[in-house]
Amino acid sequence: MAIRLTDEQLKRAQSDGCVFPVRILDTDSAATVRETYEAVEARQGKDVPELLSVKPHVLFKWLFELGTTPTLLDAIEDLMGPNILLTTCAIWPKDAHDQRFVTWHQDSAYFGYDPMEVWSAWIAITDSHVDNGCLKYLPGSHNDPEMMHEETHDPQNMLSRGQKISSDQFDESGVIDVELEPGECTLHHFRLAHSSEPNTSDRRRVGILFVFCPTHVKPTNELNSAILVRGKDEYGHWNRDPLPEHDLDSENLKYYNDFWNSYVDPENVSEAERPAAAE
Ligand SMILES: O=C(O)CCC(=O)C(=O)O
Repeated sequence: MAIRLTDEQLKRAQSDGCVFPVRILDTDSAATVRETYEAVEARQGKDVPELLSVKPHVLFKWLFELGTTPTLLDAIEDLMGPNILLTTCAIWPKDAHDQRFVTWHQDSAYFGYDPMEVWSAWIAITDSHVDNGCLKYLPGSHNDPEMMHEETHDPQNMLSRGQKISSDQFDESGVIDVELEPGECTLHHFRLAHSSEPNTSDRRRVGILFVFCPTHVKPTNELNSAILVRGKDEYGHWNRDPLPEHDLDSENLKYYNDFWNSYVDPENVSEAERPAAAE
């Protein structure tokens, strides 16, 4: 029996590859997360690394706690069973009147998992609506074969190489807007095609993404470390990321910097969301 999602939501997750809104935090807690994040953001490039787009949860206890909020893990357990790994995290801020956008893409085209039983949770810590550049999905696209992506290298594209599915590969008439209030999240399958448009409003839009898979899934590229966040790992396919005991703990900072130094090696370029790797 499901713990957090209703039967209807579970059916929708299967058929559409997405389910939203799912409330994870109350509004006050979401406001606290936003304040905490914005204080960290003000220190980026100083004592905080510039790049927070892959695995920043190993650096910040509050971020790890957000990704392991029991209400979130209950919903993830409904989708994939009790043995759950957290593989990565990314923060997606768009400022008021930010012209940047994200072209249609499937994360599964760039990150290797086998089998692709992988789900992302995008938690809104501000509101996220059409006017401030919310996510958009093409429901059901997780069931299709992977689509061809081209690289546009558009500097306004928030994806590292401007990866884009060409529009002749799908019919945009089925596209839906993913509107969320602070503290709500959307869950989407890793192969689901998604995008977002510029922020035309006076309000910021910030989402924090966490990626989960069950322990039997194997990594197939260099992103091969994770943290067991619920249940048991009887497979041992993944190296272990360190837990953040304190924010910016010096050992975790070293782990994070070493990870990035090998990760941005051009020989290893293989994933979609890496805004600074292309710079
Ligand atoms: O937050 C956004 O606008 C895009 C997020 C995204 O593309 C992703 O989570 O893979």
